[in-house]
Order: sequence, then structure tokens, then C-alpha cells
Amino acid sequence: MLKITDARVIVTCPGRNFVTLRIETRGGLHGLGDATLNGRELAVASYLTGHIIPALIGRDAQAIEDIWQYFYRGAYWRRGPVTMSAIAAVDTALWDIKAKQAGLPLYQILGGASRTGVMVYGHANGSSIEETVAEAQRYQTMGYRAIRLQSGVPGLAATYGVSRDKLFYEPADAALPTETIWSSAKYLPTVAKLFEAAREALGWDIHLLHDGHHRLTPIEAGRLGRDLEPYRPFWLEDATPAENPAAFRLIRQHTTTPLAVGEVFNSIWDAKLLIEEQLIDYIRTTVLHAGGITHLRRIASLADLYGVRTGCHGATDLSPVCMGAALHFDLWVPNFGIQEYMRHSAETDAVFPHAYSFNDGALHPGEAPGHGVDIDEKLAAEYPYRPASLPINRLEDGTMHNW
Ligand code: CS2
Ligand code: MG
Repeated sequence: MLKITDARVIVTCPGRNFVTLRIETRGGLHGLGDATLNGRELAVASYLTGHIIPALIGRDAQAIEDIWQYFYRGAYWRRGPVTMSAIAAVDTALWDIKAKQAGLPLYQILGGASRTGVMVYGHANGSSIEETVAEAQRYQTMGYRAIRLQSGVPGLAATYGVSRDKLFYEPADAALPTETIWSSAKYLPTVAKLFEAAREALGWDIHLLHDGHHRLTPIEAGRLGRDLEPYRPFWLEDATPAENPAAFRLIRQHTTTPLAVGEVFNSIWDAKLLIEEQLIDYIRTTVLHAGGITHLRRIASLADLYGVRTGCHGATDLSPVCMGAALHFDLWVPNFGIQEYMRHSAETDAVFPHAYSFNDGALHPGEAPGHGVDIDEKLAAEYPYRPASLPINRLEDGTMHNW
């Protein structure tokens, strides 16, 4: 019995808000889990503090599966991003402890390395096609083998994925939601032009990706997928909102462009139909928002049966704790596809010292026992929580739309 003696939630804002769960055990081993939900951080912190931690103290930290089932099956009001992010933080912290107890890096506990490194994709964005392509060339020079392209849209003041700061992208830019204006009619003609220019400049020996960010109708998504086929994208992400997975049947009728979905999913049930009908090619669920390592392994195993590969979400609003744990998962998982890698700021990296490192277009989690990420609580305390909301989107006539 490795008794859980204490657990606490650490909220810190080194440039953006992060929520971290720390679990302590008798004998001094501790584990960390990421519980960050962009724009809803305090909801998860409160769920952990009020409903999870009181029932966690005194349990056996080794009983990862039973604890997962206790907090999932034991909650009458199941699923949803808040609940599953909280369960994920517990699960990740317990896997961290399990591996530390064995004195091994987490990937060894999961089944060992299935590859030498974790191919990642970086984010090239710019206000114009030219600026975006130039940024992509910079990533190519840095050794990235996969690059996501997001460009400004003529006639729109803002669009998804184009940031003021080239280093990292943080959309939660105000206490109350910033209102942005969207036009699919203005956006759609620009993407193929962007990819044509990128292929011209970067060549064909590099993977190029794009995120539609939930904004198109199914037929518009099918059209965009077809427009991009000559430029062989690695994937088109969130081409249409996935609340209705059946919409992807229509997209599949019109394009062979690979489709990626799932960063907003929080359980296997969200992904089941898309995977079983092979309506997607990559599943984007994460260690953080989809119930931790324990549940993400189940999703990956279902996906493996249908030739669907993993493509875990890895934006700056997922902390280095999530990235560290994800990389151990990525190194092990047999049907690995790619890992998103939006670099964190220097102040974030200082709060979360970590063992993972980048080399030749790939990340490696390192060989430190556990997931290899820690938190400097003294430094974390210097960055108090700051209210921040994700933007909302309206069409040009004022109609509410997906951001
Ligand atoms: C995006 C995210 O990285 C991605 O693919 O969809 O940046 C997303 O917008 C943020 O994680 C939302 O908080
Ligand atoms: Mg996305």
C-alpha cells in the first residue's frame, strides 16, 4: 500500500493560466498532473478541491485503474471537459508516481519505446501567405519535419491561429471574450493558395497541416479538402464541428484529404463513431482533456483497430506536465501519428522544469523517472491567476458562430 497522504491544486499564470495537481504519498514520492482547461481553469480547480481530493486521501496510489473507475463510474454526472480534465490530472499524477516507484521513465512502464523519437509539428503563422511561408521556412531550417500553416484572411481583422507573437499563440487574450468576425467565404479561397505557395517554397519532403478550427459546414469542409488534395496535406483538422460525427460521412464522400479531430473530446464515447466508421485518420485526444493516460490508451487501442493514428493536441494552453506525459505515451503507442508542439514561453518553462528535449524534428521525453516534469512552487506562486477567456466568433451579420 502506497498511501496517498496529501494532494493540492496549484494555479499559476506564467504568461498564461495553468492548473496543476500534486499528489503526495507516504514515503515521499509525489506525482504531478495537468488540469488546465483554457478559459475554465477555476472550474477544474474547484472540482478537484471540492469533489476529488477529499475522496483521494488515504487511497493506494498504486491502484490507478480502480481510482480512475472510482472517479469516472462513481460520478453520476459523468464526462465533460471539467470532470475528465480533473480525472486526467489524478491519473497522470498516479502514473508519474508509479514510474518513479519503479525508478523508470514512464514510457518503460507503458510498454517501452516503439520508436526513436516523437515527430512533432510546429506552427507557422502570418498575416499574409508570404509571411506565413517565410515563417514555415524558418521552422524547416530549425529541423521541423512537419509544419502547420495558418494565415491571415484578406478582409478579416483576425483569424484562428495567427498570433501577434511569433513564439507562441495564446488565444485567451482578455478577461471577457474578445469578439472576432468570421467569413468562410473570405477564408475558403485563401487556403489552397497558401498551400500552393508553401509547396513551391518548401518542397514535398515536409508534412504540411492546417486547422479549420470547427468553422465550416460539412460541404464547405469537403470542398476545402478537395481543394487541398493537389498539395497533399498531412491533415485537415477540425474541418467541421464534431458534435455531429455523422457530418464526416459527407466530407469523406468528397475528399481523400486526411482528417484529424478530437482535441475537444473528453472520452472514448465522443470518438467511437468517427473511429469505427473510419471517418477520421487521426484522433487528437490528449492526456489532459481525455481522462489521462489510462483512458487515452483505450482510445488509442480502439483507433488502432481501424487504422486511425494518434495526433495529440499540444497547444500552449496545455502545460509542460501534459506535454511530458504525452511524450511518454507517444513514444510507446503503436499507432502513433504525430504530436503537436506549440513551444511554451521561457517563464512557463522555468516554472515547469522538464526532461523532454527537441532534436531533428522530434521530441524525446527523456530518461528521468516518471514523466520527467516538475513544478517550482515558489516560482509558481509569483504568478497569480489572471481571469482569461477564449474569444467568441460572429459572422459579418452578427450571427454567433464557432470560434
Ligand atoms: C488549436 C488550439 O492547437 C490547436 O490545434 O485548436 O490552439 C486551441 O485553439 C486551443 O487549445 C484552445 O484553448
Ligand atoms: Mg486545433
